[in-house]
Amino acid sequence: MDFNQLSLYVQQGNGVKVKEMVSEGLAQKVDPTALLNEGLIEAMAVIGEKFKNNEIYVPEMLMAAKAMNAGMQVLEPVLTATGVKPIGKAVIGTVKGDLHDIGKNLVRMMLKGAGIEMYDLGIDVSAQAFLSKAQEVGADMICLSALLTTTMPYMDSVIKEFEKAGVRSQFVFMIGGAPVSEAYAKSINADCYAEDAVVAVDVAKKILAGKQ
Ligand code: B1M
Repeated sequence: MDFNQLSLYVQQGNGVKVKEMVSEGLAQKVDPTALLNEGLIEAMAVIGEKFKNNEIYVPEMLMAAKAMNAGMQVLEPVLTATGVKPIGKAVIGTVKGDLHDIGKNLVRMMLKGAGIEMYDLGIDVSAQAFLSKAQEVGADMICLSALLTTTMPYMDSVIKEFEKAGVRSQFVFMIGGAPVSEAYAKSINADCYAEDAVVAVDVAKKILAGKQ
């Protein structure tokens, strides 16, 4: 598998070719994690760097994101395949003001694959929407994603909304996203931080095992 070519197709926003290459890779038994990390995620890192250096602009970034999503659609059934009984329920979303959903979708897929029942509220999600859904489905865990330094503080507002409603202690809060850190999680009284989707699975499994 030519991971370099796959990454180039994502960077060029060629969703058709990305889908084709990921499907071929899966048919040839290429490790799905390698397709994800070395092909798709690697491309987004290049795109982010180019955007920062003003070599590309928002439309190109958006096209690359669409191509990445096309590849993730093919990978989703493989990443979420699980035969196990659900080990818990989680509500996930990207916080208000933030439209980035690739990382959040990846975390959702991996947690689903680990046997957690996932309720995805999408992007630009308000504190009230997190609270209503968490109570409606009886969630164990609330998963917040933010990719912008300007939207990260809204994670604090979400936790405060739960505190105001007097239900904070009923839920475990996991937060993540590029600008987020362990120190930030501590500062807003979140229960845990995960740097990527793989770590998110480990952290969630440990916490949910402790809740039972
Ligand atoms: Co935006 N963007 N973007 N963008 N974008 C970044 C984030 C940026 C770093 C680019 C840069 O300057 N280098 C920069 C943020 C700077 C900052 O705040 N410090 C930026 C900017 C500035 C913007 C706009 C403001 C640009 C503009 O309009 N001038 C704008 C904001 C829009 C808004 O949200 N209101 C904007 C818009 C967009 C697009 C819409 C065009 C598009 C998003 C499309 C989409 O998501 N559907 C986009 C993209 C694609 C990016 C980059 C290039 C790629 C993000 C991505 O998907 N990465 C990004 C640069 C970069 O990240 N290098 C950039 C791949 C993904 C797998 O990684 O999302 O980090 P990530 O998720 C990881 C971990 O963070 C973690 O696990 C995931 C998987 O391992 N994780 C969690 C994430 N959530 C988690 C939750 C958890 C646990 C772990 O627990 C609950």
